[in-house]
Amino acid sequence: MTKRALITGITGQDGSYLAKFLLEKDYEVHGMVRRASTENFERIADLRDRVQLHQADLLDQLSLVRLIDRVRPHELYNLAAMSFVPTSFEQPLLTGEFTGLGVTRVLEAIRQVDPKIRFYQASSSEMFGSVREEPQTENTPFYPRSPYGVAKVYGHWITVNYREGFDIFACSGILFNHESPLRGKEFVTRKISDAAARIKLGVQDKLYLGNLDAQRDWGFAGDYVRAMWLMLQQDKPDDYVVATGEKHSVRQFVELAFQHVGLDWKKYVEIDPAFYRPADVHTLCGDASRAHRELGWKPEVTFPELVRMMVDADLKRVEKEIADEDAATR
Ligand code: NAP
Ligand code: F7E
Repeated sequence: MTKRALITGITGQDGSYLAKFLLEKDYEVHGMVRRASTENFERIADLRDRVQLHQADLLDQLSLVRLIDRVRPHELYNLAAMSFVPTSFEQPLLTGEFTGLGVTRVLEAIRQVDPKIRFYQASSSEMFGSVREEPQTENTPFYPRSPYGVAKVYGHWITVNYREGFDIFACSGILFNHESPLRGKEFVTRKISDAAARIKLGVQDKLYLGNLDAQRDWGFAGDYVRAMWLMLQQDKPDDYVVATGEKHSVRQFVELAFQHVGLDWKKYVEIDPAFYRPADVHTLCGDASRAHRELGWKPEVTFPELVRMMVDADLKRVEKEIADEDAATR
């Protein structure tokens, strides 16, 4: 039997890695996209003829019900969210609607159409915020430090609640930061890898950053989507921390990225307080023992490999952009 999966947020970083992963497993892959005046499908460009896209929106309950009824997925991965923490301080209500209440809308649609659909919720280490212990496990209390983190706590608990209350196979993956060459350029890792490449190639002078001391447990998105899928293949639904168990500072990421292109970062990086947050998460480090034990999941890409992968991809892309511009002006 061919399995059908529906991914909300298929145009995002994780959505594109997950769609590719599921296609390789012979799934029929459907994606939910929201309407825009110009299409925003770059990350899934090479998968376009193999995935089926449908318009719906996390803000529109009936659009979700109709979509799920039309697709009748066996598995639904809810990756759509307003995912950028600084924007959540500027648009807290919209963040609550997308990232928090949006989860309930999807769960309600499942409950109405077919409660047998297996559900994955993209929870986040941001829920730990001002950490109560280190490393963080599934049992560490939450203390979110942004409207985004607060909304994700709501999404996490409503997922647990629908599992316990309505017997829905609902899992919450508490994923720590995961990155890739497809990461949005506003997130710190991609901002750094892109700048290192541009500075190396002479098309940028400086890189302005905020809190260099922030520490994160950074992994590779390609490894993390495997954990999402594994959660939905178990006999019983549960919640899992997905992390590498290692933390590094933003400064260390910068050092490695610039070292990789043979530059001294101190000559190029400047601090701009505009990138400080009203309340930041200073340190995060996860303990993924349950995922190792029960899912057999382990990350494969190390921190230095991740940094090099991202910088190399940006070097290649920026070189091509420069060559294309030269060709156009010739
Ligand atoms: P991302 O690149 O920002 O992608 C977010 C996706 O959500 C995009 O496809 C976006 O569509 C879609 N979306 C936003 N609002 C929507 C709405 N109202 N209706 C329909 N779609 C909507 O995020 P990501 O890094 O792939 O992360 C995937 C999920 O995991 C998110 O829920 C994020 O909060 C969570 N998470 C991420 C990390 C991480 O380190 N990456 C860690 C923990 C949890 P458009 O293309 O139209 O904007
Ligand atoms: O910031 C510091 C910043 O924006 C990381 C999302 O995927 O992971 C992500 O959230 C750290 C913060 O990611 C800049 O203050 C310094 O401490 O890359 P980020 P995030 O906020 O950790 C979690 C797990 C999610 O769930 C989210 O969806 O880096 N930092 N200077 C900076 N951050 C940015 N963006 N830009 C700077 O210039």
